[in-house]
Amino acid sequence: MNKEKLAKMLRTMYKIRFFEERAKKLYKSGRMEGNFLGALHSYIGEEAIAVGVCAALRRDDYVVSTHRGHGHCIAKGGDLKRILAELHGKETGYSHGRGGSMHLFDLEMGFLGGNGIVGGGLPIAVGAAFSSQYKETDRVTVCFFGDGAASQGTFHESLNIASLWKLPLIFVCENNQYAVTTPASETISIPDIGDRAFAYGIPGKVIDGNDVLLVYDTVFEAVDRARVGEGPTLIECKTYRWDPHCFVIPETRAKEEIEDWKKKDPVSRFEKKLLGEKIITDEDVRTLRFKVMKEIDKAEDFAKNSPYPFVEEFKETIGI
Ligand SMILES: Cc1ncc(C[n+]2csc(CCOP(=O)(O)OP(=O)(O)O)c2C)c(N)n1
Ligand SMILES: [Mg+2]
Repeated sequence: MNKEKLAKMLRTMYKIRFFEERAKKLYKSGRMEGNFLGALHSYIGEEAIAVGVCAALRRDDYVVSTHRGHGHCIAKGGDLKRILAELHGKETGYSHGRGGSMHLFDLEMGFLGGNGIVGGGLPIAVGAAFSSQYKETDRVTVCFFGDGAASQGTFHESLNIASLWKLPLIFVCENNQYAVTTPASETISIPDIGDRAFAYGIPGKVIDGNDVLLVYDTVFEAVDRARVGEGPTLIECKTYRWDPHCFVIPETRAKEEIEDWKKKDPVSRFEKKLLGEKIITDEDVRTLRFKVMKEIDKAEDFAKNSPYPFVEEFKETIGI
């Protein structure tokens, strides 16, 4: 991979990290002001997955996201202004302020939306992958989902049909070890979700989801298979979220466990790697971080100064 691409991947990781930090801050104050409604699920700690996956995709490939989807949208090329506007329920947001944090959507960049229904994205991804096969395009679909979603019926039904029809689909399980406050070990009968692939006759991988280049390489290989009609792959990425499930649910996990995982920070790990291999300099790091911060400041101004959806237009949309 060339230097520019590696630096771009680091920049995208910063974008996600800093965006989520800003969104968290705005959410906490905005809820008090009453202009930031619904739940907010932070992706901090899981950045390497979205970035590694999307770096292996083309712009016209499809991505199906989850309730924790800001990082997926940013990595697929989403505009921070429109994401933050959507979080504020503004007309300029990706879903014209009708969807909020869990319903970012943009067909132009193949981003087929988040979903408030755990496991709800899996059959949608099957449909998208089927459409590519039926229309004989070589677009692939990536479906993100969590460890909790991996025990929904939709997971098993989707893997079965995707394997049977050899759909161009990559299932990416973000195993952050918890579904809300329930540890995966209390709900999943085997240690590795990736091993479930063998029951459906497709390749299954279990990888360190905090290693962005490993994620990239693994997905790249799966994309190659999918594009030439060899069918789906299941990739389980082990990771951890740093924040509570969302900001209306108190933290229940042990402090030491959270601190241990913070030592495996995917962002600083990649930054250190690129610095160590002299692919970037300290000066590059400062510049990249500064530029991303500026972009986020602009996004905040844009979101705050954008109008709310127009009531008359909304009435027209729903026919009243
Ligand atoms: C069908 C359904 N059941 C339950 C919920 C409530 N719920 C929201 S997020 C969540 C946990 C999801 O865990 P996981 O799939 O591991 O994703 P993570 O939040 O860890 O990223 C649950 C149970 C829901 N939204 N939809
Ligand atoms: Mg989880």
